[in-house]
Amino acid sequence: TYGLEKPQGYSVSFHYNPHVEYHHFGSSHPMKPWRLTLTKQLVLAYGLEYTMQLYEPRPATKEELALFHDREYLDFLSGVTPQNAKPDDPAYLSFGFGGESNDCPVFDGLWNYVSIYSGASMHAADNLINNQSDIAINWSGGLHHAKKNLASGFCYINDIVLAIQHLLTRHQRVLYIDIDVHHGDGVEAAFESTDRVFTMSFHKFGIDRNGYPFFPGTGNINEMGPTDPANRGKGHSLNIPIDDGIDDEQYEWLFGTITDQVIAKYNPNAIVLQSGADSLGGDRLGRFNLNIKAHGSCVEKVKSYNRPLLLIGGGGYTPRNVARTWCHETAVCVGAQLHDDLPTHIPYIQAFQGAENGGGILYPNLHNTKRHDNLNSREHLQKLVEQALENLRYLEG
Ligand code: VJV
Ligand code: CA
Ligand code: ZN
Repeated sequence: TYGLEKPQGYSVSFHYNPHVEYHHFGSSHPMKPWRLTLTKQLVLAYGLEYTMQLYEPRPATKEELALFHDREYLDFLSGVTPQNAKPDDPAYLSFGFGGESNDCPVFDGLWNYVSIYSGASMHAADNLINNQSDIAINWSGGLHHAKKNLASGFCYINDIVLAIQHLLTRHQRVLYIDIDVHHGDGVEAAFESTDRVFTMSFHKFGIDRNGYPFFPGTGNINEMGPTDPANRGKGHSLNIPIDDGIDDEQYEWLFGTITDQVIAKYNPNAIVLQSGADSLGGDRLGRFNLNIKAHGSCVEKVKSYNRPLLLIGGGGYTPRNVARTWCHETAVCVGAQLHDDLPTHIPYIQAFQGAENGGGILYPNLHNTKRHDNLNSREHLQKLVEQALENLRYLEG
């Protein structure tokens, strides 16, 4: 059979519908879909499109979204426009729209936007199921806060849940890993009653000086899913609460130590990695001090487990760093190393010539943008790992 074997290296597919870029949440809203334009420009500038299969997936249909979401919610979401929205309508508020913070505004093309990013995650999962690729990437997805009948934290449709459900049609056990700075609460909640999905999230957790918990306020170390021993999902969630300012070395150690154990104990048949870029240093909403290569080392680590891998985006609110990170992580998937400077001139190049670099454009030192003191002591992280490994004993029977 050796003649038919693939050369070493992974078959990677990139699922991207460019129409997603043109949607706007509104002026000064932190979520900016045009960060995906920047990402694509970098990916193309480095020639990575020649190393992957490229797909332009169609938008998901309402039927497909109804595999997780409630009909009434979808009917509302598909019908609401900035023109017909009634902010004091009880339905509007109960579905998570508007409110004081306006995290989830109603904007032009909202339904189009959510169907596009969801269609891309479902198509990526489909590719893995059909063995068309070893790693499938959708940087426009990863909207982990959405619930079946509720928009939350910039997320309207939970494309991750839909993709995992699709993977479950072929794979017995799916591991979900979430390195966005926020807790992946929507994915955790969706699978709390099954042992076929193990969800794990690393995130900032704690109360701020102003008395507000860091969004969404859940995900402490003792939250492991249902406690009822009759519930199949018991112990199938792992939360790693982290304080401000964690650095590269600490995060890589935490991630590597804990994830290795989860793989050993759960032995998943497929992995979904939400690679939210708001865990980088200098993020507008985040609190951590990670550099791009430390963030990317999580992707490298997960890739090394050699399971079908769905890699998706998520948060990330300093667009040039989001683009750098996701370009770097695309390169990690295909096994390419990128130069810090580009041989050719690219559109939007000014965006990458920010204050933080010293010459190159791709790997600035984000520690220089330090705004958060490191509140994570060595001793505390040691205890956290011990507690996490203790939590995993649920998996032993
Ligand atoms: O913290 C919150 C919401 C509150 C309610 C209102 N009080 C005053 C403060 C707390 C609960 N929401 C977070 C949501 C973060 C979502 C992260 C999403 C992801 O990365 O995990 C996945 C994609 C929050 N933090 C910052 C903001 N909202 C924020 C929202 C805005 C804004 C500025 C900051 C909305 C509109 C505008 N500016 C114009
Ligand atoms: Ca997370
Ligand atoms: Zn986030």
